[in-house]
Amino acid sequence: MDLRKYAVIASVAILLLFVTSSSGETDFTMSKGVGDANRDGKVNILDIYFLMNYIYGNPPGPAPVPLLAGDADLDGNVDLRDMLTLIHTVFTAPIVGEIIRHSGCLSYAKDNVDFEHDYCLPDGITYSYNGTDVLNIKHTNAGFNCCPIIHATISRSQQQITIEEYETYEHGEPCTCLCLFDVEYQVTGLPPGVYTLVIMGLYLNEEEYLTATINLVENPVGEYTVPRYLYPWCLY
Ligand SMILES: [Ca+2]
Ligand SMILES: [Ca+2]
Repeated sequence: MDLRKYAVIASVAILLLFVTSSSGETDFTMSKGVGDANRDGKVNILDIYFLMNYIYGNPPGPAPVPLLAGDADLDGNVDLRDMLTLIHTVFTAPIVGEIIRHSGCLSYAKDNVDFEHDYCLPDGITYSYNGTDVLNIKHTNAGFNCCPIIHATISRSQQQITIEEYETYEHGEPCTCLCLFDVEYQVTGLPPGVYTLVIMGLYLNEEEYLTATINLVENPVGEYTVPRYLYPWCLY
């Protein structure tokens, strides 16, 4: 084994030590079976160890069965690049998130509101994923001040995507009313997987943040709602 290989192994091992000590274990889902080198049904750090042992172990560890279960980058070979692809998928993929548009203040005079029975509107999301890296999320009935400049901070920590909404005001001061808005986000650089999406919305008082589990592999399109029991979701 030449010096370069030692350097690569040392680098990967240090990275693995760092990510395991700082983040705990995380499961990801790539395309069905791909990257699941040890065939336990999950794609996680154990597959990276498994491949490292197979490729660089002395003596070599067992091969994936079938071999191409370890071919995480789908190039037909099982080698260092697959370890790097797995590391990227499991730990390091950066995302970029932004607001791409939002509605104006939504009126309760929506066609679909039955005032006899629907005193409160739900807080919700709809989402769609392109299968590789782009997730579009629409936060429906998001609570804001009625004259806001709408902002959000979007981040990923392993399998959790967090959207923290906040607002500023054109003239520095909020107006004396609240409104519901539909806010559309786009997240890029997100590999296929199962994620927890948390939307840290405003004006919820004691009510919990909208939190949804989204399986982008099995359900690339979906929706989720939670009931709200306070103004501005409700008429009272
Ligand atoms: Ca596995
Ligand atoms: Ca490969």
